[in-house]
Amino acid sequence: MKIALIAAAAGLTFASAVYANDDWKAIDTDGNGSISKAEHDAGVTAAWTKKDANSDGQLSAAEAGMKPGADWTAADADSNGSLSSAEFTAKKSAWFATADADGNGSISKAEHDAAKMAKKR
Ligand SMILES: [Ca+2]
Ligand SMILES: [Ca+2]
Ligand SMILES: [Ca+2]
Repeated sequence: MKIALIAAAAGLTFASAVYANDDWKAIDTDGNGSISKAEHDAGVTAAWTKKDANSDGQLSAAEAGMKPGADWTAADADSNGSLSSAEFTAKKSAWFATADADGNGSISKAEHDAAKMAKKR
């Protein structure tokens, strides 16, 4: 029981990660402990659909959970003030490429955590 509580607390810490622990498990559909580009893209599409609260096919900054700023401006490639699925996927794919430190086409948990730390700096 105590271990479960500790695990839950750790889960809360990771909730601020690019992927929360639960998300990681959901995205790693073949359960091999790393996220392939295909798994990543499927996860991104699912996340985008979930975030599009009013189902207008576009994510506002609020729906995307982003603050207007350099990140947002870069992601909104056509500058129409919202993110299309393609724009959202492009942004996440850029992160994927950066996080895949050994360039093997999939993100291990260690690569994910390292990318997360780098983002904080
Ligand atoms: Ca996998
Ligand atoms: Ca846009
Ligand atoms: Ca990798």
